[in-house]
Amino acid sequence: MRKSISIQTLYHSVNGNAPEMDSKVFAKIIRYMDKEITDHELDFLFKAFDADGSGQISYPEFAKVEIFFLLNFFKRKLFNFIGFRG
Ligand SMILES: [Ca+2]
Repeated sequence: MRKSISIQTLYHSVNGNAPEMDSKVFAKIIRYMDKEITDHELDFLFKAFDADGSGQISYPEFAKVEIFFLLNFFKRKLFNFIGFRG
């Protein structure tokens, strides 16, 4: 389950000690990958991850969303972003 460990590492690395990820942290990650993304697209993505509509993205929500393939595609860039060398 190397993939899961990597995703977990990513989530906690960008989110620090916060129990859940807010929209500002989420936007920071996505904007790093796609500088052209619009506020509307960011909002759409955030809602896609925030399955329970709480306004925060928990790790289980972050990990299970199928759209995560997008993040996985950019994983190398993300790991560079957080300074992870795996
Ligand atoms: Ca949530």
